[in-house]
Amino acid sequence: MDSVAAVPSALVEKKSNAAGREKFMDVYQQLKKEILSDSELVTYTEESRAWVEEMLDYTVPGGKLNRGLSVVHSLELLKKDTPLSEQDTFNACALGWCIEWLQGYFLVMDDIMDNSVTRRGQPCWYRVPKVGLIAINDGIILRTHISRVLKRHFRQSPIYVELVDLFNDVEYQTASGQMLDLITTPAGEVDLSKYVLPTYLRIVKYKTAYYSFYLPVACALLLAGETSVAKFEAAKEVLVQMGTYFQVQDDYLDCYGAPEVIGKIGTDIEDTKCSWLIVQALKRANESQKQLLKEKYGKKDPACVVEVKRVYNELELQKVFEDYERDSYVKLIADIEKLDDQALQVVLKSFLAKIYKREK
Ligand code: DMA
Ligand code: MG
Ligand code: MG
Ligand code: MG
Repeated sequence: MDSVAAVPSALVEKKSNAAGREKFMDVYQQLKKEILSDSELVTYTEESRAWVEEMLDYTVPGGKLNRGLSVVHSLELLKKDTPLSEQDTFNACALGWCIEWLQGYFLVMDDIMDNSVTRRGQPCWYRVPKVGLIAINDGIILRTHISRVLKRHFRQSPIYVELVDLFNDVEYQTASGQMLDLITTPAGEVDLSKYVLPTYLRIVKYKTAYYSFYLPVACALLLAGETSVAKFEAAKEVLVQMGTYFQVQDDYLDCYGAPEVIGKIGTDIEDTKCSWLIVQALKRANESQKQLLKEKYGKKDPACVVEVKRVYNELELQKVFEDYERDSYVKLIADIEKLDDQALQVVLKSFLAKIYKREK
């Protein structure tokens, strides 16, 4: 009986997800149209308008949209039984897109700095021949669009100052995290003694967790009229842990994910990144394995990458990851269940369900 009942409800959920995604995409089209006809930009030539449109379509909407859609889903869950008004839905979608724009901006820059090849199943924007390092300015343009959207749609709202502040803080945290990521691995230097867990945890908390996890839920809380600082802090604590788990998955998939599934080709070993895998490997390696990692890590040569991966396999890092994944899940659920607010619990659990055992 249970399994019979489960089928239609699963179908209904799928259908409403698809409808939600469609609505979300409609809002993208609207925001893009507004940007392209921005009154500040009356001097736009047809050529520049076409550039911005192509750049946006290439760099903003092509991902999983998890972060952006989470604003809408979280707001629905926070409002419990009251269906969202048209205006609430639009506002949640608009803030969701601000996060996707922020993500687009950070990824355009990240791919240049990480010397990456593909993103979301296509060449990185800076790899498009006519683009090259114009991508740097395009990244800045993407960032400025966020302020334009916030101003156009929230300038009159009582949460405007909070929103601007939130996006500024999170951008600062993310850029700081990117700096930690980059200065831990200066070009040409391989100092594996730096690759320890506390350093790793600091990098990923800043470069990933705040913007990917705290930001969407904080936006939803603001839209729901939440004002309790304690509630934002309680959510933040769990979401930063969740974001850490998410970046560990990203590091794992960089080595073990299929490029055609994750849409990008891993570069962490070549880039000498302080990745979760190298931290775990160094913790477990014997002297000869350590020596090999020291010699082969951070080299562009594919043969060196193969050797590093061989050590990872000898150390059974896939199994270490599986254990970590399961333990993180159990710990996160326990932490979520300690929270007083039931609606917030549901929001956090649904966010966790979206990423647990993800393959992309
Ligand atoms: C990504 O870290 C962090 C930001 C802020 C984009 P990463 O370089 O591991 O990401 P990816 O694997 O997607 O290039
Ligand atoms: Mg990268
Ligand atoms: Mg990076
Ligand atoms: Mg990565």
